[in-house]
Amino acid sequence: MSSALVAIVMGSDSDLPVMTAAEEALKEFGVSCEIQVMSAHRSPEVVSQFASQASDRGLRVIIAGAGGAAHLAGVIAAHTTLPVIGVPVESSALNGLDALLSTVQMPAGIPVATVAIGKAGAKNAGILAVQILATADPGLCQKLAAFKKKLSSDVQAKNQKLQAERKS
Ligand code: RP5
Repeated sequence: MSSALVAIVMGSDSDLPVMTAAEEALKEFGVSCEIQVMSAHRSPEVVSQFASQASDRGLRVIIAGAGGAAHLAGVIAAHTTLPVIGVPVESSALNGLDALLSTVQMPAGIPVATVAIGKAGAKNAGILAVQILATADPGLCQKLAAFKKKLSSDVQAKNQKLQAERKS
């Protein structure tokens, strides 16, 4: 059994600077995670074994980030009933548009919850994983409510500052 509830996997260690945003988001909510590098193209057997065993190991959500012809999230989703969140990484000449389309355009029956390209997407993947876990965890639910409240008060503070600057 893994003690982690969420797995963050990525196609290459070159994806790490983007995918750490997912880990930071999970840490903010005190959710344990594991991080692994595996590739749908370069180490397909490892991916298939990981995905097939993920649920039995105690994982509850999988976040998968990859760039280029990004098939990692989709292949993992094919091998598990766990929710899979896909993060398109902007690692190629096409700045992540290729990864976005490869990740999001799944055939009916095998969903991948695809977030935005890059760091914002990785952060949202972490938050979305927390939201999925929070459906069965009132403590996490409360933390999410406080998080959203802070988002709103931060924006209001920025607006107040702007209005004050424009007056002076
Ligand atoms: C993808 O190819 C990886 O997810 C990465 O974004 C991209 C480039 O990988 P490296 O050549 O840097 O290992 O599979």
